[in-house]
Amino acid sequence: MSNQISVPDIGDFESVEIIEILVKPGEIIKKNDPIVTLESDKSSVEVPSPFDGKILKLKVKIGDKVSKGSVLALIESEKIETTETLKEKKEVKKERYIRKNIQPETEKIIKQAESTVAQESLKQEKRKIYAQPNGADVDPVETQEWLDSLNAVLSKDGADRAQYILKKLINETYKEGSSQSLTRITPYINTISVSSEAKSPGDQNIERRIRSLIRWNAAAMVVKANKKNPELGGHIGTFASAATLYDVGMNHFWRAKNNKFGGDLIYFQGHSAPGMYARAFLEGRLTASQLENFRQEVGVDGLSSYPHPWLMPKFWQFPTVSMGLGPILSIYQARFTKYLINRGLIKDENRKIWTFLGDGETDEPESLGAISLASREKLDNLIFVINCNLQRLDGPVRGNGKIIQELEGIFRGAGWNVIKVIWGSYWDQLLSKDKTGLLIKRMNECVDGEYQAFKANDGSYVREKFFGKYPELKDLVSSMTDRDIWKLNRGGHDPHKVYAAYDEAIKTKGKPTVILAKTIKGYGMGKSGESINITHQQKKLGEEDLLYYRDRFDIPLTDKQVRNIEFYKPNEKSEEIKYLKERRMKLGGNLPERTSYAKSIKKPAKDIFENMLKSSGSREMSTTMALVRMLTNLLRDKNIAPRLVPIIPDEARTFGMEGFFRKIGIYAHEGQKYEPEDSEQLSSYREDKKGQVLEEGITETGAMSSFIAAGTSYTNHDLEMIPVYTFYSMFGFQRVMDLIWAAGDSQTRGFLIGATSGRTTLAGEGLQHQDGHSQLLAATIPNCISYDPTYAYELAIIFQDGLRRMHDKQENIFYYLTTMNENYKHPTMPKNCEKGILKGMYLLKEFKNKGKINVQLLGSGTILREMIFAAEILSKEYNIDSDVWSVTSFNELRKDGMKIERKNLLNPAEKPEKSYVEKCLSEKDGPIIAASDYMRSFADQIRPYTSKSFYSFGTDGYGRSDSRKNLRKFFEVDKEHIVTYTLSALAKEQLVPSSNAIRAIKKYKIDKNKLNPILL
Ligand SMILES: Cc1ncc(C[n+]2csc(CCOP(=O)(O)OP(=O)(O)O)c2C)c(N)n1
Ligand SMILES: [Mg+2]
Repeated sequence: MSNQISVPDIGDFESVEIIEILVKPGEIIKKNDPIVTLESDKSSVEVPSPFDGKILKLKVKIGDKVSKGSVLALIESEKIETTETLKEKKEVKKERYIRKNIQPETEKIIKQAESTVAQESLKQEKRKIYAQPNGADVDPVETQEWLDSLNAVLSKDGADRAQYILKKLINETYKEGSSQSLTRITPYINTISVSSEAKSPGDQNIERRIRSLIRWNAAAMVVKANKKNPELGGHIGTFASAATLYDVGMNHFWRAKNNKFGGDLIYFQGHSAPGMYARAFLEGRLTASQLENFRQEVGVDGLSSYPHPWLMPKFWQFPTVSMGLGPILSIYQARFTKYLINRGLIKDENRKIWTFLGDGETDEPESLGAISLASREKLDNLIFVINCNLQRLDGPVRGNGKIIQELEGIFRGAGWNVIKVIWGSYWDQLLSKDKTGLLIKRMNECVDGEYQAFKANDGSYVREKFFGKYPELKDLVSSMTDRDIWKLNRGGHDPHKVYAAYDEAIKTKGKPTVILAKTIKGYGMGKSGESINITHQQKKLGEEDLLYYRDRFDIPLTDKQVRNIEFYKPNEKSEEIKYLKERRMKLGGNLPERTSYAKSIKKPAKDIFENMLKSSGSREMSTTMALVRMLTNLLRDKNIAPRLVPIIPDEARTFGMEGFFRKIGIYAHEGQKYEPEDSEQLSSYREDKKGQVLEEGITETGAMSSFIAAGTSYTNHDLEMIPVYTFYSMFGFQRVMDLIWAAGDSQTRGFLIGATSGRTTLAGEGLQHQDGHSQLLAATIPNCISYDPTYAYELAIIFQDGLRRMHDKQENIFYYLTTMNENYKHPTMPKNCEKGILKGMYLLKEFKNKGKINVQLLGSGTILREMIFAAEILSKEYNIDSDVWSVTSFNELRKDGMKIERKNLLNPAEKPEKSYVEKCLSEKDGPIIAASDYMRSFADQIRPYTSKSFYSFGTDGYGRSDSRKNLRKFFEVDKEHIVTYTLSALAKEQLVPSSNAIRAIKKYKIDKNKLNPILL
């Protein structure tokens, strides 16, 4: 039976042009295979077939304009999808959807709400007003009765039942109008009760000895480096506080990558790096001489100050030291892991992502900014461990409050599983003996400033200041010595408590977990560092301090060896080394370790890019649109298609990318629980568990974190992925530069697309949107390759080469491409210009009819077109010849210039080599006029690599909203200014009389008294 394939609802568009026909008569196609590509002036979308079958006849050709309902083709097919049947289907779907999606939970809530409303009306008459207790206990006898009842429930039915009753009671108070939330913050004690603690199977004595050796070597490494050269710096106090947190993970939880398992991913806190080196030394992965070279990386075998994959590519996986980046990167890493699993690209092996951060670090907006995403996405593969040593660099994190309580409220409010590890095992007995509740009261009322002071003093101070406040508490510890009191440890230093917390964290389902571990900054450093405000900066320990540290941790070194600051490693056959290696062997290998076994992605066939190399004819389009078209084509390449990860922070419609929604779906871990209001439309907002687009919402920071996760998938998941993150160029480098720097450090591969770029090209959006400097910021990243192309074919050549270099040859680079929103015609690619496009410039046009005076016109991005118009005017009206060069990258030209200049300076006796700029320009006549839609310094970068006179023009100053024409005039990069300035420059070079320029100033009404735009 023959059926018609017609254009579905395409939104607001009428008469849209067909730019591609993707099927032929006689071809057998499947339902959803694309039939044609439509392109409006804003976006391009493919129209899918609603049937399987054989194409009988095409009813349209390229260039035809179609609207909703236009017939595209006839197909021989069994099924008929008439409007009627479609409507019926929709009804059934809707009903099924409603039925399926009223969850029992929701039903319960509805019923509860209904009953509350009913009760409300009943109660209204009998409501009484009671005295406000104002926080004080107005009736202790009554309180006690309630507590007794609760105790009875606890002992008879257990804690869960008690919680249930409490929740019910709290709900009753809500119904009566209390707005106090009573559950976010729990008392200042451990979340896991002693009876629920999982017990560590480890040998605690050996583990303590291993931990002590790691502590010693980590501290010795820092002290040694600073003895050699005090400039080197380093940190002892951070790792000293976190040693147990790391050791329990290393001995019992963190599974390494190997040929059977993908590996857990650990984001180590940056300043704890010495501890990781010290462990690797005991494991035999680093030598003593490497440890001696801590923070001396210029020579061979140095160890980097902090985790830097760029500097130690076989060791570190994640750059974390710029505070806040580790937390957000790891959240998006956890999400990306689920994305790969849900898309069927990797197996679900229950891998975990562990993130270590400081309590002070949580003040960074990036640290907490994405925590609600983690719970929304149900990232139960994510575990945060916050080392709450109560101090940051200058002093206490919350001297007058309690950071653990504050974080508990924030994380629980965001939907995380919160595990507080506050007190060590020595407190257990005291807490169980405390029948009055005063101990917990005292724990709750002390602020962090006091807790810090307790640990900076001694047992007698704690007895006096902590227990001494209440006689009952003083009695409680009366049989304990000051030493015993001093031994009352904090949870984060107790391997049993830490083990129990980790065990619960890895078993938690449906939500991420945060472990808030209370520790002591500079633990074990005694008077030189323990819990004192200067701990963070402490990197030089004197002899006495070192001897104290040795004794404190029983390190078998003589006094002389301590004075020499020797490292200590027991022999290979020792219990410690055997134990440590055995544990790691059991957990699959060593950590941290960075490897990649990803296969490269075959570069796409050339024909994928073919239509971009041809003239667009009379069609005008922007380079942003050309990019979207190219990505649509790439989605037809079977190797590339599944690996593309389009990332967009709520701007798909701005860039004409909404066609991707339907085509490849938006990733949503729960699929789509609703029918989108635009479900009938071709660009419907389709969310899907297997969706490919990462629609991030309004978070450039999050989108950048996704870019890094996808772009490092080749090492973290052994799967090469191709992220293409498209953003408003102004909200890229300027907004998230630190993350882009981290992308470079992480050796991320992928494409950053600064769309709607160019200070005058974006026009209406104004000062905070118009980007005239992102290219310059991109130039500061050593492994970022950046281009500012003008034409679709340039973009295609660059993108194709990027795919080849990054994903086929696996070079550790990433690309920044600026694309614009100005529509214009795109010519056919001239012959033999590919090499020039990639090197940064090529000769595009020659105006040679007069042959007298010549000038070199260099243009980039949209301003290249102003250059071409200017060249025509110069030729026609002033008899001046010119060579017009398309500069695709001033940044790449500068890199080449620097390289050649350096080579020449290092080889003074040899014939100097020419930079690429010189090779292009040295044989050409006339001064150079260079312009772009970026600040002048963008073009100025190549000034040193040519001996010719050089004039550059650009868009220095704040943008502002107006038309493109007015803006280009304002910034003096329009064709009229280029003509005028060229004439003036030629006059200065004494090649033409100045009268030409004077005439032009008059003719183009250029106001000489207008202030320089940089001042406006
Ligand atoms: C973005 C950023 N700002 C500042 C610093 C400098 N800095 C390094 S460590 C530190 C204090 C860290 O305190 P905390 O997070 O509590 O970690 P701790 O060392 O106490 O475990 C600061 C301010 C940094 N590394 N990164
Ligand atoms: Mg801290």
